[in-house]
Amino acid sequence: MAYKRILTVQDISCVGQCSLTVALPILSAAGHETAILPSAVLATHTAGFSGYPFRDLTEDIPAIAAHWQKENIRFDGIYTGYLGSAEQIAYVKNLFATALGDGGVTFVDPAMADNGKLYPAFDQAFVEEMKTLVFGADIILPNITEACFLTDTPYRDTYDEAYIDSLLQKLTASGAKTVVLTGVGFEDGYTGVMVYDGKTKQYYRHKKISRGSHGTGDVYASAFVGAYLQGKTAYDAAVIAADYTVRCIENTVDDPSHWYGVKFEPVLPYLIERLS
Ligand code: PXL
Repeated sequence: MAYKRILTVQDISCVGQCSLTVALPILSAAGHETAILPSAVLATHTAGFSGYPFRDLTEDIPAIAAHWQKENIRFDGIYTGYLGSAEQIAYVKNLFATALGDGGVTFVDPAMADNGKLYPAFDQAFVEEMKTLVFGADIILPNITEACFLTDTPYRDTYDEAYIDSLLQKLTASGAKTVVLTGVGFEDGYTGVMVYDGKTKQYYRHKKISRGSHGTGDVYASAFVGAYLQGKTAYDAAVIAADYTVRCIENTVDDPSHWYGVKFEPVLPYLIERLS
């Protein structure tokens, strides 16, 4: 098994099973060393809760990055998720340039929108900054809504393969190297993931579970990063992450009180088995 040092940059939602509380256990289960740069601290995530205290940690980042430079700390992978502010994105790009070791891989989950809408904390200025991060990364993991914002494409609930192809083309034409586009479904009862590296397009179709679940994008991206840095191809990592995420949703779906996240922890042994 590979043992990689992965820096993940995303928020601490104190309660809500998303971002760092999801990424760290999944990356650890995948057998890697984890390091964190918290982008913000929120009492809960923003999807379905209201009035949450939110502390943006943007101004702490330069000193942390400078300390890592001084200590000569480098990472095999840098994986970004929900960020705290548009200004923070410039600091994250600087980390890509200074803190990535030789042969290191950058992963960006643009984590800013879903179901046709931006998350409450974000606006078009944030989207414009996010474009500059996404289009310089090795692997990006947008959902369809995020892909639309990143390419200035009108969002559609129903679409055909030509619409998805045009999103993939626009993303790669703007500089994306490998796109892992999630939530792509062409038939009732199914959704899937499209993996495109500018030349080859591969699609994995899987069951769609009707209940919407928060935090599944973070579960998916974390499992993908863990699997990819275990040496899986982008497609194989996408398949493993999809199968794991579906099982996490299945493990949660019959508990209506657990609306804010998925019970991903009891399913970690399945992920470990798929990676071993
Ligand atoms: O799961 C994405 C996410 C991460 N962090 C925070 C969020 C969300 C989605 O709404 O609100 C704070």
